[in-house]
Amino acid sequence: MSIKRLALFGGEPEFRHTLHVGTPNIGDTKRFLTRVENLLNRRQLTNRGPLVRELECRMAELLDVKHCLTMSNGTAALEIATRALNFKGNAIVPALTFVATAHALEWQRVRPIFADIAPSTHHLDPRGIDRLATSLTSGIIPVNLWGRTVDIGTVVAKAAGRGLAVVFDSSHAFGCTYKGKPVGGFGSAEIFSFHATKFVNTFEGGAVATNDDALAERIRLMQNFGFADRDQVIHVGINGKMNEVAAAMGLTSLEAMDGFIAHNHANYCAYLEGLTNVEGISLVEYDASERNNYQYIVIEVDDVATGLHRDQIMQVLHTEGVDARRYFYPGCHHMEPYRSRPKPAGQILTLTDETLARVLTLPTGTAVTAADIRRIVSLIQRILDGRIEVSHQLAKHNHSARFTSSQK
Ligand code: T4K
Repeated sequence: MSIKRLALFGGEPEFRHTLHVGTPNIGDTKRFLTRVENLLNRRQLTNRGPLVRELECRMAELLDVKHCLTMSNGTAALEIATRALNFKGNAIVPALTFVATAHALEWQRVRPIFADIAPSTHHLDPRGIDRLATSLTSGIIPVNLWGRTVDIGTVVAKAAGRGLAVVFDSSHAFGCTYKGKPVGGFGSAEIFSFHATKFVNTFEGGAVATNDDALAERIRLMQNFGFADRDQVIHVGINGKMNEVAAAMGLTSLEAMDGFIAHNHANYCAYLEGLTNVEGISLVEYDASERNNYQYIVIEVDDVATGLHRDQIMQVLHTEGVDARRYFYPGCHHMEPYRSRPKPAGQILTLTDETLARVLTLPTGTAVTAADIRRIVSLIQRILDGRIEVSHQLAKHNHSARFTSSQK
């Protein structure tokens, strides 16, 4: 098809209704509404009602952990888990993550120390722990990014050798495994996010999973103002509770989870097949020997091979109704308050920066079909085939957009 038919040149966009990264999966609406009706009849809306208790039981079983404590969101889960483990001073985190991973520490005046990644995995490179840990370091938050796991064995061993606590940010990795064992039971604790954009969602929500009874007890107290009993507060605490409507959605989502994964897997296969022969574009692959949730489709753009920068491809996709995202650009270390701080030695994150200039996340989930994906792939191929005209047209377009905004 002619390059001139692209929306950038005045043609019709490929998709009338924009496809997003993170359109929520819904599950069985009727079952959800029945649960909501029942909870309204019971008039127990929050404070550890039956739906929250049921969700925690089902999740603990699925994750194969002793305790799964639901939370109001993943960020609260991180804050409470790290505080319950007495994180202080500083803690090592990757910068290639959603900013909540760093903010959860900073919010408690624990300074995030950003470690570089291994570019082949996008995960924290465990060797960074040796370089960055000092006497002020109390813990590590490795991130199981895109639902693929960091080198958990090495991270846990290094942390143990230095007496550091490890809380895994497994916001992306619900339902996944590491060496065949469910993510959830590693380190001192793992946290999950069930935000609307996650493949299993509770509108807003999160959880802490742990096998440590004493830690679970502390977290439970801290999540509920420190109440041990009606009139008995025995600890400082905040409100981190999940409510019953959220839990109703969580249970409905869990029931549909296998179907969501099957759908995501089919979408992943369609991308994999379609992009195999597209020069300069590589799909970040999942390890087929593990259980994966396939919820993120991430590509890397080699601008030398494609002749276009990742941002140029993204801009054209946007005009075509494909809301590709450059997660998690520009990286936490380039966001405030971290950006303005002097960079200690070892905190120049060359590999993170290079990766963040190449990465693009594409739409998937149950709102996106394999047929949509074939259209996205052929769109990408068309953009690359017309790279020279596309590049000129974008330059013109961006120049006139800058001119118009400077006139305002
Ligand atoms: N750690 C990691 C590694 C995380 O990824 C996250 C959250 C956290 C910790 C913290 O967990 P929470 O405290 O959030 O539970 C989104 C989410 O807000 C965030 O939860 C998530 N990570 C991050 C990866 O993505 P945005 O800014 O991309 O969201 P937004 O609103 O642009 O949504 C993406 C697209 O999804 C929209 O363009 C349209 C679609 N969408 C979104 C919502 C909320 C819908 O169609 N319906 C919706 O209701 O951050």
